[in-house]
Amino acid sequence: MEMRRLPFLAGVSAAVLAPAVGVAAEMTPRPDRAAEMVRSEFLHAWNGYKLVAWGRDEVRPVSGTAHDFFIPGHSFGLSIVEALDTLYVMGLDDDLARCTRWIVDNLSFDVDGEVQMFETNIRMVGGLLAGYYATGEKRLLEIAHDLADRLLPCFTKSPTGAPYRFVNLRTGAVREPKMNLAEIGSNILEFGDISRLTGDPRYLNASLRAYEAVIAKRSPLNLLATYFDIETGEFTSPEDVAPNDPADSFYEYLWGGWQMLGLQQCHNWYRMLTDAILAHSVDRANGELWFATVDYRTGEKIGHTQSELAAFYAELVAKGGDRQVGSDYYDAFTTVLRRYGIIPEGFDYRTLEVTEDRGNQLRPEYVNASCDLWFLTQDQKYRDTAWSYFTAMRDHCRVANGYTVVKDVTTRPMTLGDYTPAYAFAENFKYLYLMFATTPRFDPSTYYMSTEGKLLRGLVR
Ligand code: DMJ
Repeated sequence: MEMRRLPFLAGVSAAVLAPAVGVAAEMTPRPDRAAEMVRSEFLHAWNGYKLVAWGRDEVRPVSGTAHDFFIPGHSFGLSIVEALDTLYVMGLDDDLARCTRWIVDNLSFDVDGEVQMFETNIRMVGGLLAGYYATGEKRLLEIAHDLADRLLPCFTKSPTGAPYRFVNLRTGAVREPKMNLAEIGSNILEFGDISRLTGDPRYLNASLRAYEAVIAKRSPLNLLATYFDIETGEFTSPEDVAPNDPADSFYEYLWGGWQMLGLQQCHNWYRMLTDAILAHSVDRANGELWFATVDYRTGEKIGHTQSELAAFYAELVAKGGDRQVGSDYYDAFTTVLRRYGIIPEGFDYRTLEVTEDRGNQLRPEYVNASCDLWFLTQDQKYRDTAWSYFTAMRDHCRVANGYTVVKDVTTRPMTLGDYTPAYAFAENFKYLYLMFATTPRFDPSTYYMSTEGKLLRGLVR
């Protein structure tokens, strides 16, 4: 692990770097000014990564060290791959060229090490595809294709078709049949695109089989539980946490299978399962709309925790046609944003009190919803609330060498960690930028983003 300590941060605690509390709400600037400010903050974070951790997966900006995301002791330049299409839409062409060069010269997945299929797919396969669309560099597509081949044994070695959780990139050995919905389903966009680009149907078929294996086990109420054993083909416990994690992007990718890939089957599944979620899981507390954890067999409400990760669902359900639900769910999360400044990882929606995890991992889900809902409705409320999200992130998570996660959103100043998750380069800043920028490089009428914010449609070259 690289231990390059930043001289200007030596001996300074993270809390000292946080701004004073009680930051007044800022008026949303003119769109071009807002886009410029977002771009400048992206560069602040990005330059921190380049300075300290270039070529490594992720940066720890406070200590000035690096972090290997997939395999301890081996980095794949994750932040570089995550940033590609963001650099493109922001017009940072020199950086994009440098990243592309680095990938072509250095990135190989022929490694005797085990990776988590879901994370590797949404971050690396998706990132390389978006990078290919941004640059036209065929090598990026070849590497994505090679990686998809290395992930495929998770599906082909499974007796049910639902994937194993881990795979050795070199040997294809698979491990861990205990899975969850998000990790089973969130691959049809990337695998479907690889099939489309290569003419090889195996990837798309693997994703469809995985969905079939789980959806076949739905209850008579058309609800799914959350945890699934891919060897026995059965759910391992009855709780249905949708749209909270780890069910979240299972549903997001069904809609994507329809909207991006045109698969009618995905539309039918999405509609059937979403109707059941809306019928059984919607709960109202203090006038706000939330989603309860339910028993998938009976629909009985058995839990009242909401995860920050579920905030994206406001845009998904609206895109799927349930616009009022989307708007109400977004407003509910806005209440939590206003209360804490930064939405905690989890809270009880009846009281809005934080649950056990008091932090925030520099999460993008709320502003993911703002972005898609803005393009869907053109309602100014989404720009204004996204701006509140941005100013809070800037005021609380900005450190001298980048942006960092929060360990406790309830302390003042907020207690900070020391980590820039690579998805911040793919998601938070991109969503914000696109909402305000005018750029010929992005087509709002055709775009489609993956769960990791990868622009798999809508980049214009
Ligand atoms: C990202 O990797 C993706 O958005 C994923 O679907 C959920 N979690 C993170 C960001 O919070």
